[in-house]
Amino acid sequence: MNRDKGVKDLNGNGHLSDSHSGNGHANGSDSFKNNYPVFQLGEKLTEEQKTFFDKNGFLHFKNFINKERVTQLLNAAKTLQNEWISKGLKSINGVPIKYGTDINGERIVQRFAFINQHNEQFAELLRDERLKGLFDLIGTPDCRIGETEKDGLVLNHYINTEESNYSQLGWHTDALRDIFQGQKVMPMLNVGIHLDNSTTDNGGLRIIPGTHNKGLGTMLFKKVYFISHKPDKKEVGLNVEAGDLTVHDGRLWHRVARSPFTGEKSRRRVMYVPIITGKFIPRDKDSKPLFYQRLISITNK
Ligand SMILES: O=C(O)CCC(=O)C(=O)O
Ligand SMILES: [Fe+2]
Repeated sequence: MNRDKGVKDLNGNGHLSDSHSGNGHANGSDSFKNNYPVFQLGEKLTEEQKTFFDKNGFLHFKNFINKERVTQLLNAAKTLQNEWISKGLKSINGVPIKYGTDINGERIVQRFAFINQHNEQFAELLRDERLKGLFDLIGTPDCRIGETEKDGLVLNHYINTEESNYSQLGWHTDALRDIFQGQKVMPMLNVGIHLDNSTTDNGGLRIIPGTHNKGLGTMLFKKVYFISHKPDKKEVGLNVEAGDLTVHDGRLWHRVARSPFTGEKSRRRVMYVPIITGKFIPRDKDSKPLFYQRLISITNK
């Protein structure tokens, strides 16, 4: 297999060597380079991709959509944002909408839920055949894209301003909510589609490779859910470009680090959609918020 040194480090030990100080940055001039292998997403996963995922609990694919499509989606989100603000919408299908303030003082939406149900471009994105190729990472016949379940397609918009309190997210796994719903933890994936360039020196996603298959004890107690923000010595930051796709196992521990910068440089927009298995639990306009969904808002005050 064709792998460089950084890749061997990650595959061999499950973490990066000390010289990279855990921030995912490779030495060298390309700030989007990572110390793990990055792939292209086709309609079928390769054995190498599946093996990497089983061991580490995540995968990173370059250029899932091109920059032009990214711009179109950002424009569509802006239009929808203005509509939600003028209507004063508080929640979508029971999921609270998070509002904040942009650097110019304008009100913005910082967490959209079920955005795929409100704009055709986002709905179409979820019909991309390549997403179904990811089902293979779970391998059961009941895999589906969460168009009407959990929070649907979410769009997160992080920005550091004096007024914005949505600039980071504490340690958590995404599978915890199954427990709050009184369900068994079912295999799930969370697929991220990144809409801004994000390098690890500017905050962003931090994951702890290999924490997805260490059992329920690790899933429940490795960190204090959403409260803890402390860097972990085994954490890996992802250097992503707008248009990249990442996927992580629902049981993988991760957080979003705050950008050390304020203003435009700190802006980070990323969408997530779950791939779900098990009982079909759709949400609609009469659904009530789950404790888990409140936790995200409470801990970000
Ligand atoms: O913004 C990110 O990259 C991760 C967000 C996240 O973990 C979540 O919304 O559950
Ligand atoms: Fe998450």
